[in-house]
Parts: sequence; structure tokens; C-alpha cells
Amino acid sequence: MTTKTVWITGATAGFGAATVARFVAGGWRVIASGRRAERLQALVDAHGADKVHAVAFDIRDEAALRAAVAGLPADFADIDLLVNNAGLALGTAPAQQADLAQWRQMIDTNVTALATMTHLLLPGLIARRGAIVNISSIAGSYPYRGGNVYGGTKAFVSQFSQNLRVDLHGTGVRVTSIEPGMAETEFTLVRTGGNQAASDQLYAGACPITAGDIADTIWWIANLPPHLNINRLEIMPTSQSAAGLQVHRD
Ligand code: NDP
Ligand code: 8X3
Repeated sequence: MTTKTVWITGATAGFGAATVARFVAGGWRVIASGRRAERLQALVDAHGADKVHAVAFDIRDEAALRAAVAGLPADFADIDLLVNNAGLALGTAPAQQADLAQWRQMIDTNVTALATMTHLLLPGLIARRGAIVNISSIAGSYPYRGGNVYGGTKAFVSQFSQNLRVDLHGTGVRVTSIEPGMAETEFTLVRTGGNQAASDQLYAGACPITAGDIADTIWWIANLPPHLNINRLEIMPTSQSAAGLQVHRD
């Protein structure tokens, strides 16, 4: 059987790191990217340079992204699956008190970089009848206080995924939007600027989704028969459900 290749963005933590482990265990070659070079090197050390190719760069840096794509070693150049996972939320303030620089960073990472990555890899994915898994969020469907731009970026990811499906009609390329709810990763640590206590408090007693749960889901989607496409998949921990509307009274 031919060895397949997956590019997983945001491979240094959370969903991405777990997905690297899942695909290496399943016999795939993995391109792992993120900013933290030492964590990427640890993946290479753990799995071997023949299994994991690490590329450390900021995904908002288009020149660095193009260089990473152009510099892929021959063994990793034919990509069958792109997992657009790199992303973040910054802050929980309401829009009227939010930090504009944080808004820009979320848009640049979750929207612009994801679209650029997809654009660069699409020709090869079409040639190989490959697949794209985009990591969106329930925040793109359900508004909540402080979700403002983060939720907006994830609504983009979900809709972009469905629009890609339409444009790629007949190419054989599969596209899935995975929309997880509360999952315990470094997500809240990043969102709160490093507040471990806030992160621990959010997840305490909630039995949240784990990174391994999402890695297993991506693995399942990637290994479905080629005639099946999961368009979108919303996943919550059993402890979470959508709350109702709010009413303000004078
Ligand atoms: P983590 O914070 O654990 O991981 C985020 C990953 O994104 C890291 O590997 C980080 O790498 C990478 N990343 C962030 N910014 C950049 C950048 N500028 N350049 C390159 N890589 C970057 O969070 P999760 O695993 O939870 O998040 C993964 C995805 O899942 C995100 O898109 C998030 O929005 C989404 N999601 C998370 C949920 C949750 O509750 N945890 C629920 C729904 C969706 P590095 O810092 O090394 O650059
Ligand atoms: C992460 C899930 O609900 O914290 O996308 O926004 S949530």
C-alpha cells in the first residue's frame, strides 16, 4: 500500500499534536507545522525523520508558508490530506472592550492563513483526489458573550468549507468542517494570556472533549471510503449543550 502524507498545522499542542501521533501510528507520513520549533523537533525525535517532517514558522507569514511548501523533501511533497488546525482565540471581553490587535491576530491566523494554506495546496490535492479537514468550532454557529471575532472567524471556516465543497465538485477532493465544543487543550491558556487557574476552572468537572477524541475523529474521516464525504461534524461533550437567548429589561 502507498504511504499517504498529511500536513497538520498547529502540530505543537492540543488537537494538532494528538493528530500527529494518530496518523504516525496509522502509518502515514506527517508534515507538522507550528511556531514552537522545539516541540516540533520533539515530534521528529519521537517518531523519526522518515515519519515526521517539521517546519517551524508563523502561519501568518505568507513568505515563510510559501517557503515551507516549496522546501518539502521529495518523500513529503505529495500531500493527500490537509488538516487546517492552527488557530486561536484571544480574550473574552465584549466587543466594545476588546483589543483590536487581538482581533487582527485571530483574523490573520484563523481566516487569512487558513485560506492561504488551502490555496497553496489545492492544486496538489486535486491532482491526488485528496482531502481537507478544517477545524472550525461551535463558536461559529452559537453566539456567546465575548465570542465576537473568534466566533466570526470560525463561521468563516465552516462556510468556506461548504463553499470549497461546491467549487471542488467533481474533482474527488473531500472537504470536512469539524466543529468541536469545549475541549481541554492549551486553548484557554492561550485565550486568557496564560491563566492556568482559569483554564483548570473552565474544564473542572465537565469531562470535556480531549485532543485524542478529535484526532480519532480526523482519522475516521480520513479513512472513510472515497465515495463518502462528511460535510460538517458538530461535536460537544455530553456535559455541554446550547443555551437559550438573553433578554434585557429596563
Ligand atoms: P492549542 O492552543 O492547544 O493549539 C493551537 C495550535 O495552533 C498550536 O499548535 C499553535 O502552535 C498553533 N498556532 C496558533 N497560532 C499560530 C501561528 N500564528 N502560526 C502557526 N501556528 C499557530 O489549541 P487547540 O488544539 O484547542 O486548537 C486547535 C484548533 O481547534 C484551533 O483552530 C481552535 O480554534 C480549534 N478549536 C478548539 C476548541 C477547544 O475548545 N479547545 C474547540 C473548537 C475548536 P504554536 O503556538 O507553536 O505556533
Ligand atoms: C472553542 C470552543 O466554545 O470555547 O472553539 O468557543 S468555545
